[in-house]
Amino acid sequence: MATTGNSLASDGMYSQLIDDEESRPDVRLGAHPVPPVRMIPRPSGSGPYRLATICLATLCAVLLIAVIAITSNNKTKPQGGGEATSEKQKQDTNVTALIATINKLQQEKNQLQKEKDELLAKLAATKAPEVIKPTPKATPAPIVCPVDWHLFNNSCYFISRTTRDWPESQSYCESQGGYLAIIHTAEEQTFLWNLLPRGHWNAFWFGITDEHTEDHWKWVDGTPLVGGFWEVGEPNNHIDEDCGYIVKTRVLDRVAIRSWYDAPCSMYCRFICEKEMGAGASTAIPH
Ligand SMILES: *[C@@H]1O[C@H](CO)[C@@H](O)[C@H](O)[C@H]1NC(C)=O
Ligand SMILES: *[C@@H]1O[C@H](CO)[C@@H](O)[C@H](O)[C@H]1NC(C)=O
Ligand SMILES: [Ca+2]
Repeated sequence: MATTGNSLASDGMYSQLIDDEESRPDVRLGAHPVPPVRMIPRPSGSGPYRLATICLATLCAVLLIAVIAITSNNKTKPQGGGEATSEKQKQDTNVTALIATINKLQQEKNQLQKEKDELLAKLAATKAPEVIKPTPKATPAPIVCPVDWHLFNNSCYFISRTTRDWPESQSYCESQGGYLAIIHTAEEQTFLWNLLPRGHWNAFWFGITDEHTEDHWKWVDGTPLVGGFWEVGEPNNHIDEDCGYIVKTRVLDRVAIRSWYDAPCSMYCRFICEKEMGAGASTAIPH
C-alpha cells in the first residue's frame, strides 16, 4: 500500500480498494517478504466494511421487522381495543338487559306459582267430595248394620218386635231407609228364616203383595215375583189375602223354602225390613 503512492493521491478509499489488484504484480517483482505481510492485512482490510455492512443490514432488517411488527401491532391493537370497548359496552347493556329479563321472569314465575297454588287449592276443594265416593269402590269398607239389623249380602235386615198391618209395616221400613224384605234367593230366605223365632204361629210380613191384580204377586219395588218359597197350597186367597208373610211355627218339619203364606193385609203381624248397604245401596233394587 505504501509503495503505490499514485493511487493514494488521486482517489479515495474506494479506488484504493480497486488498486489493490493492480499493485499485486509490482509486489511480486519487488521483494519476497512483502507478499505474506500483504496477504495477512488483506482480509482484515476488507472485513471491517463487510462486517459493518452486514451489521447495518441486520440492524436494518431488525429495525424493519420491529417497525412492521409495531405498526402491525398498533394497527390491530388500537382497532381491536376500540372494538373490545364497544363490545364490552354492548355486553354490559346486554347483561343489564338480561338481568332485567331475569327479574321479569322471576316475577312472572312467582305470579304463576301463586296462581298454581290457588288452582290446586280450588281443585282440592272441589275434588274433596268426589274423593269420598270412589274410596268405598276402591276398597269396599266393611258394611256395619245399625243395632238390631243383621247383615246378609250387602243388605241389613230388621226383624220387628212390634206388630203392624202390612202397609204400616212398609211405612216403618221406609222410615228406616228400607222396605219390606225382598227375597230372591234360597240363601237369603234361609238366612232370614234362621233369624226368626219359633212360636205358635209366628208370622212376619215381607215385601210381596197381589193387592193390585189378584194372583199377580209383585215385590214392593214393583217387580213381579218369580218362583218364591210358598208353603204347599199357598197362596190361596182364602179370605181375600193379598199380602205375603213368612210363618215359623214350633213344627220342626216346616222349612225355610216352604214358609210363605198369603194373608189379609190388615192383619197385625211382626215384619222384616231390608235396607241395602254400601255398593248395593246405589244400584237399583234387584229385579
Ligand atoms: C346482546 O348482544 C348481541 C350482540 O353482541 C345482540 O345480537 C343481541 O341482540 C343482544 N341482546 C340483548 C338482549 O340486548
Ligand atoms: C246378593 O245380592 C245380589 C244383588 O244385590 C244378588 O244378585 C245375589 O243373588 C245375592 N246373593 C244371594 C246369595 O242372595
Ligand atoms: Ca191375594
